[in-house]
Parts: sequence; structure tokens; C-alpha cells
Amino acid sequence: QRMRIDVVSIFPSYFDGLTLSLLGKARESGILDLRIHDLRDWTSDRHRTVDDTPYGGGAGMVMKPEPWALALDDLAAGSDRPTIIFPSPAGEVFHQTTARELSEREHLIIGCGRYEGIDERVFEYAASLGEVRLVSLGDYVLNGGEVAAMAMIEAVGRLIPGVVGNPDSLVEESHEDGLLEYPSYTKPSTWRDRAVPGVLLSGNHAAIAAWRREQQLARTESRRPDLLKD
Ligand code: 6GU
Repeated sequence: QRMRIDVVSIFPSYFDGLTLSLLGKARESGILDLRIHDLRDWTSDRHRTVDDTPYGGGAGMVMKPEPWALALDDLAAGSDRPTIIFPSPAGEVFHQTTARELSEREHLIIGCGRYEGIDERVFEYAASLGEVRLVSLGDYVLNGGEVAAMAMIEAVGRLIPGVVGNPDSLVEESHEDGLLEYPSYTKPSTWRDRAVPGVLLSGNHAAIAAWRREQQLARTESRRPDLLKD
């Protein structure tokens, strides 16, 4: 199915990289309708102001609600309750299951905040237009939502049917089955005194599958024991 994604940011050129590679091709072919917008296009003052000082005091600046509301009104118009995502370190953590779920939506709107955040009333207002999700990439802090939005767009975009050429490659990846990926090798069969594991040269497909499964389990146990907790 076709998917529309609108991104609102004060740094639209962050997203130039999304013209490249698989996602770039998906956009050219029309499978992915990805539109990048400048929040300042919804301001009306001479300085195109998007932020102001926080009520109650404190460090930094807060994004004003008015430009956000006008942007969301325009982008949600004619759409049947889009999913509105705000990248935020205070959100739910983005997982492969989140990417899967979002890849089934018709229309995503991603609002990238900067500074100390967006006026809280914007999230409440957005909920009148669609389903609002605050989503975090993980437990560390970025300067704004742009890099997180790009990661999410790539993770979601590649799950849209037709974006990744060979759909088999999607099911064998890390996290799709809850385990880390098995190790991969290519020619030469011996390189700098290191041989490729013999089973991979055996032609025994059952033995290869069993070996790969063992490797997945061993790596997951050693690197990401948290994934095996249930
Ligand atoms: Cl989504 N935004 C910001 N600003 N920092 C983050 C993040 C998101 N996810 C992890 N750190």
C-alpha cells in the first residue's frame, strides 16, 4: 500500500538524506509520499518566531503552540485521523514492533521539537486531529527530534511492501524474531588465516539452519540477555 508521511521541522534540510538509496527510490516510484515541511512557514511575524521563554521560569526556550496548530490543521485536513508522532526522549521506546505497527498506517505526521520542548497544549490539540504518539529512540538525549524522526522513517519506510526488493531479507533480520541476527560470511573461504565455519560450505541446509539458530541464541544471550527475559 501507499503511505504518506509529513514531517514538520525547523531544520528541513536534515531530511535531504532521505532522497538516497531505497527510500529515495520508494519516493520516486510513488510508494512513499514523504513531504518535509518548515514549521516557520506557519508563522506570520517578521522574524518567523517559533519559540518563547517558559512560564514558571527555567532554562531554555519552549516552542510556541500557534505555528504547530496551524501546521497540524493543514496537514491533517482531508485525512481520516492520521497518526501524529512527536519524537521525544520522554516517549514510549521505539521498537521493531512499533515500526511494524506504524508501517500499516495510511498517514503519519511527525512533529520534530527543538529547544526544551513543545508547549504541552499542542499534544492535547493534536489528539483532536488524530492518534498522538510520543516516541523515543532510547535512553539518551539528542538535540531535537530530527535524527530520531529519520531513524523512524527509515525503519517504518523499509517495511512498506515493495520498498525492500526481496521481502525474505526482512524476516531474517535482528529483532524480527526477537533474536539478534546470525553471522554472515562471503568469499574468500579463508582470509588472513581465518576460515569460514565449515558447516556453511557443507551444502547441508538443515545443519546450516540449526547452526544459524544456535548462533542467534548464543549472541543474544551474550550481547542482549534482556531480549531473552520471556
Ligand atoms: Cl525521539 N528525541 C530527542 N530529542 N532525544 C532523544 C529521542 C528523541 N530519543 C532518544 N533521545
